[in-house]
Amino acid sequence: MNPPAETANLAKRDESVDWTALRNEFPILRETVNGHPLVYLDNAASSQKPQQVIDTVRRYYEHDNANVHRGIHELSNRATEAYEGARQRVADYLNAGSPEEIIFTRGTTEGLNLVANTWALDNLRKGDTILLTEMEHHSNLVPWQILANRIGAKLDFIEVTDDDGQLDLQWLDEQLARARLLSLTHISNTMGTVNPVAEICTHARAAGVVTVVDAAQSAGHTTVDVQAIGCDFLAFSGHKTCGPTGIGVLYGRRELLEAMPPYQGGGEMILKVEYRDSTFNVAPQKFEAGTPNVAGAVGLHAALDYLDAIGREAIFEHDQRLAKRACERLAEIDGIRLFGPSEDRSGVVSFVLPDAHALDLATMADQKGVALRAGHHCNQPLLAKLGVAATARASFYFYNTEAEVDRFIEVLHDVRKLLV
Ligand code: 7TS
Repeated sequence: MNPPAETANLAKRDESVDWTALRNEFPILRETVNGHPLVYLDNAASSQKPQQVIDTVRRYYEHDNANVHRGIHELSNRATEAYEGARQRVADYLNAGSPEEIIFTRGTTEGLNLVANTWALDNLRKGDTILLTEMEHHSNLVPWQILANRIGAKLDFIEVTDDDGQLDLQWLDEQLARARLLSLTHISNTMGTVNPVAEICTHARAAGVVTVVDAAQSAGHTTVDVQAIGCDFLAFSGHKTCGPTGIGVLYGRRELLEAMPPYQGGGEMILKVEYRDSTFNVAPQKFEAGTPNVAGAVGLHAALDYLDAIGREAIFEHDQRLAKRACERLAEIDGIRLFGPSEDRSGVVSFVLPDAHALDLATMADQKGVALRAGHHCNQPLLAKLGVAATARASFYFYNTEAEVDRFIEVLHDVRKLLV
């Protein structure tokens, strides 16, 4: 809980940002969809990109493009400098100890698979327990299932409370005492729950349990400081943080990265290769086989600059304000079921109406230009636990406006009239 003084500061920051001017920097938000102005409320799936990021990627291809770490020529040097500059920028963004702790990946999914296939495969044994939570996205569940089946490890889950979608932490220390690794999401992509990851990682560290944080829903929306959280690994995706698709980040604590085996074999990750054996490069290159996504890293650099220029506290405050307005207006609908906490939540709002299927709702909202998501949101076990097959989801970002929340509610009412 924020102390009142801090809340007041956040509110001030939120008001001091010209959100309309920022919105105008996103060309795609001027699109019309099915004859209506686009109202893009699917930001938990992927964010839109500001002109600055689009221009940076374009400039890179027009002026600097070449392979990295290889050529002894000007363009290769420029590309290498841009790529390694992006690594330093990510390290600063996450407050990592050094850029050597930053591995570029394709996204959150690849980051989590990397940990499962390197640190975990190398360190976990038959009978060991991997602790997860009941609210994990499939990408923080399936890799652990595959690994557990392969080595004979067990999965355990921190439960989610039925009423408000929080983690039930009353058994945390007992569960940690039986576990070797804990992997959990910072923010739930279905319920908008913000998990107390720093507190949980403190308990895990005391129990000698290695921690992995899935920051897919938080890295672009709020402050994510790996030292303050105290995690061993943390993954996020560029495309959810105003950056390009196909680029992501895995932070890993240096001592762990140095001791870990490589992920994939190929160029860049070696020091010396013979026919029957090779010596591997140091971290992070050891984990980046092949030509990396240089343009993606360069675009991500621009995206992180963009987000920090606004301020992540202000972004989160704005997300929360819109989500609160949406929840209040939705709660007026008779029989609606809203998921997740009622307070201190993120900008992700999931709901089920008594009289309209979520998929029909989203399809008809799209006819009016409103982009929602409907389905299981890659949270099938969680939805089964909640007793629903699908929810409709609106997820907000800093370029969304209060007028868009109102338009979303208006469209919802129109659609319901047609469906019931
Ligand atoms: N973890 C969480 C919490 C997520 O929300 C997502 C994507 C991922 C991992 C995977 O990220 P990726 O970039 O590697 O695909 N979440 C969603 C969503 O909620 N709707 O579409 C994608």
